[in-house]
Amino acid sequence: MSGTKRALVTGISGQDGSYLAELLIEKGYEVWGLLRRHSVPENQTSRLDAIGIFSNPNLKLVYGDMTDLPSLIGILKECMPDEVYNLAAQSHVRISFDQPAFTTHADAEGVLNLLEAIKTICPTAKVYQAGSSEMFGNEYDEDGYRRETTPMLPVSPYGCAKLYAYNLCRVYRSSYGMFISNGILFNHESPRRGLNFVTNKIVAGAVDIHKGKINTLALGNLEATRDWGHAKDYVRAMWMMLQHDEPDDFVCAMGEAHSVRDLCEEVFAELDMDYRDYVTQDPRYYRPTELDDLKGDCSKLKDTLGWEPTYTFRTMLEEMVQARL
Ligand code: G4F
Repeated sequence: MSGTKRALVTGISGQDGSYLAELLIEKGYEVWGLLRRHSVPENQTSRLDAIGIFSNPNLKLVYGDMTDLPSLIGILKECMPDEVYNLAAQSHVRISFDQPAFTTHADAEGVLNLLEAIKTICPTAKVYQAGSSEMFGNEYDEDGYRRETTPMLPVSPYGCAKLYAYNLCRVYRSSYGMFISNGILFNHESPRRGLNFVTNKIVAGAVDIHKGKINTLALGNLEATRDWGHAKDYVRAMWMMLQHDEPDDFVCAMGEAHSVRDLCEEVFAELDMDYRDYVTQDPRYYRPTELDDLKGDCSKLKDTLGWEPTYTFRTMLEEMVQARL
């Protein structure tokens, strides 16, 4: 047997999946990626194609789906991974109100499928589960931060599904001794972020206005705050969690809250424009319930694993604007 580590990444075609695949390949892993079939073939691997790793000999893409247990069983048997990173999800909070059942099937029951399959086929594989700050809902500690010990009371179908998965991972860890770590990741962005998430929607809109292609940008709630970091930094935290000597749960965040309005101001200013001249508000983009303020304390991640971010809010936005230009 060779000493090459093998990792299975579900959700490899997403923002985080593409950064994680790059990182693992750089570290000498053989990476297997789970790919869900879409009807538009060119979207399936666009992020991987764009970074030139699609044809890398250390990357193997296989079709499968979190809601399709036989597909997971087949892939795990063939791959026999050392590490599994579960990044697959219906990850859009607003859309989880429109598709609550699908979100639950993929983000909650899908994790049950995956854990059962791992328990049976490769129980010693280390597992990373992508948890989310949406699991906290509007609960926070007295100092305004969320941390691993803060109560969790989600306010969206997405948050509920992620919380089920988070708790299930803890149960499989304690009941069966499996190495499963939950990341509790706050918002993380990059030039590879989908255009229907607010950061890249604002960046793309501002750049299009700057180029004279459109005149206005319609958004929802401008007062909500989020703790935004860079996806590249956050996937490194995922990998570090699985290199630790024991499984645990870790918050990953920057510890700073910025409002959507601040974000607009920064991005438009980067292009020498004033967002107030262009941004409108449309009820379509509001949510039935909103997570109003979000700020995380990742001291445990920093103290235990030595994680530090390399981007700031500003350098991340600069990179996103430059990439879009
Ligand atoms: O960019 P967002 O859609 O991200 P959201 O809902 O915070 O979720 C993201 O981060 C979570 C971690 O906390 C992940 F678990 C999740 O998978 C996802 O990656 O919205 C951010 C904020 C919200 O308050 C939203 O109401 O922006 C506000 N917003 C205002 N106008 C908008 C818009 N969001 C979107 N997507 N589109 C708008 O036009």
